[in-house]
Amino acid sequence: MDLEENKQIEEIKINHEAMDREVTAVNSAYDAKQIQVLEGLEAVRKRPGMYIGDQSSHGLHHLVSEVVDNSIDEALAGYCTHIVVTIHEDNSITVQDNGRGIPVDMHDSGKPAVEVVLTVLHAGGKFGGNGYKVSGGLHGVGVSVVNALSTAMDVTVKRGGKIYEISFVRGITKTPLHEVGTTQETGTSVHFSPDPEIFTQTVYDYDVLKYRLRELAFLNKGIHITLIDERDGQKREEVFHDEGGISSYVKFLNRNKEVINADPVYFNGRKDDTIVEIALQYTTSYSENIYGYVNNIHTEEGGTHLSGLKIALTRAANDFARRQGILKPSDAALSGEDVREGLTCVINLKVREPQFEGQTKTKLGNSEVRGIVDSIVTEGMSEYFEENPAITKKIIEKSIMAARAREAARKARDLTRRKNALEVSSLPGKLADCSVKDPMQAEIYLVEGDSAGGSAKQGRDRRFQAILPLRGKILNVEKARLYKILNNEEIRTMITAFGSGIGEEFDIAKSRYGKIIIMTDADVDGAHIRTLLLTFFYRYMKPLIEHGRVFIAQPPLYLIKKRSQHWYTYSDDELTQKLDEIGRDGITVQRYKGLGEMNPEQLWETTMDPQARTVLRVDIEEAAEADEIFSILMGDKVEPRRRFIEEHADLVRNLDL
Ligand code: 0RA
Repeated sequence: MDLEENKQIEEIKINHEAMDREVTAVNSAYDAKQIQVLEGLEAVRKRPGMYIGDQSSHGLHHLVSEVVDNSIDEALAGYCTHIVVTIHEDNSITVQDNGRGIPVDMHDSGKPAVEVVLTVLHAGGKFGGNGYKVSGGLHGVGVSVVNALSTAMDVTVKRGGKIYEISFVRGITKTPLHEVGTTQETGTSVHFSPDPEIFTQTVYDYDVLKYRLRELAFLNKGIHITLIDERDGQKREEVFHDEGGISSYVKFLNRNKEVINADPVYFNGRKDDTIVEIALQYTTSYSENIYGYVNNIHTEEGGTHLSGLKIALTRAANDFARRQGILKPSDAALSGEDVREGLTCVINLKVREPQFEGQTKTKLGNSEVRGIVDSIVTEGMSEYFEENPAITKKIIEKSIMAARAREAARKARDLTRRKNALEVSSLPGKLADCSVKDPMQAEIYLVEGDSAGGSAKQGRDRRFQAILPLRGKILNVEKARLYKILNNEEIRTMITAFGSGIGEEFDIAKSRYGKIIIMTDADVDGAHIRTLLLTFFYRYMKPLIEHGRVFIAQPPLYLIKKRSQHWYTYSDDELTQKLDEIGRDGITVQRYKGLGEMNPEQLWETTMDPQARTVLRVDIEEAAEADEIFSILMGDKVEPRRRFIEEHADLVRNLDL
């Protein structure tokens, strides 16, 4: 059986980054250069994933980042203040800036520099100074890759009083650089059309671009970035600009949370070529949100900058608490986790030669950075603590509460562990496990209610499908500390069944199932349970979501019968469509109110059979967005929740997020 043979896996959001860097030397001999250009472009078109991550939505949107990054570099060098990104009617993109313009003078190769920049991999850096470059970072490839992957690219440069144009087809020069007019302005405009031969999806998602551009505006304060959508029915324009930088970013991230320090703590520093700035704010929530950036790249996998930050923060908090006598000599030290409970922090670095490691190349490896960040944070936080004793006391008291809860949780966990050790089998009794032992072959259905659980147990293919019925509502983890969470029966059952632990100890390698499929009723309660489960996974088993292991089953809403034939439909629209198609004579339509109304065969046929079912993969691309959504939907503040549901009525209906 092949589990990947699902008829359809629709992705809610795609976030697969597997990429490498390829370095092509720039040779000055003209012929050699020509060959290299073709080889370079061919390599890019042959293995696009190597250069831009993937060929679906993620890669498509990455093209825009790749071009914008060059404009951001101009801004960081002090020459560009405005960037305008336009999504055109045909889903082509223009990125326009008021920087110096790409140089047009002749290069050794006999071609204008701009042509070299746009046709030779990694050539961009050759012409620039040695500033902090954003471009050439994560995917490290430059505009030439975008050119290679576009059916058409047209570039306009305003520079030295003149306007020039050059155009390309799939990376090959179509119209060489020529003058088209005069101007007093400077700048670059890059227009490109992503190649449908390369991309499985060529429709841009406004929100994906918006999140990235908004992030860039916060990280590079002062820059004006405009996003324009010219497509029919979606016409929109937004300007992202902030003079507050990462302090504003932190405030923005916390806008739906109750904060402890009204103004974010901000400090910065530099050592040699490494520039560090940090903004942080405590909230009354229990989650920890640290966003690290190096040269504008979100370091999702962490790295030395984050470890320096954490070490210093823990030390500074403990020192202060001891000095003030809030922690007695006999009290145990606060752990890092305790000190970070409720913390939102943005740490933004400029590193001259960043080394990116890890699976998605988003983990900073430079070892010197740890100490640099450590000393800047130690100094910054100590000063803040000394100068703001009242707020600091609140922060420390919250940490102490977290420490107590952690201790209680440890005891509860030890108890569970001991209990498990005594039992013959430690798997929960409610779990109907599958027989296959290879986790990647195995999947588990989390089913709402015992009756649906019963049908699922009978209907499943027991070789690779496990069933775990969940009784009633699960705990809202957004409003509870770990201790309480671990005492919740349903949650404990899931933790034991999955086998991969929880929180900091979570280890996806130990996961007993390759797919976790949430199967709830298509009603309000079902949606609520689904959201509660997703919140729990997101907060305590995040790698499950990051690795695309969590799915949502799509049971049918209607059963249509006509004589000996029958059909299932999954939405009202589909029902109408089907009825139009088969006619309304002599038919009966049954609306399923819950999974429990389906018999085991029907459940298998419609919702569980990998050959026939549709499952939605839950893939949260933007951590900041996900955090926001969960804190809005599950947190304490009522007003943002009401607003969110009003504004996202559609999304809420479809995803019930
Ligand atoms: C190479 C060198 C210089 C600027 C650029 C490239 C450049 C590239 C892009 C791409 C989009 N917008 C851009 N703006 C500038 C430095 C030029 C100089 O020294 O004047």
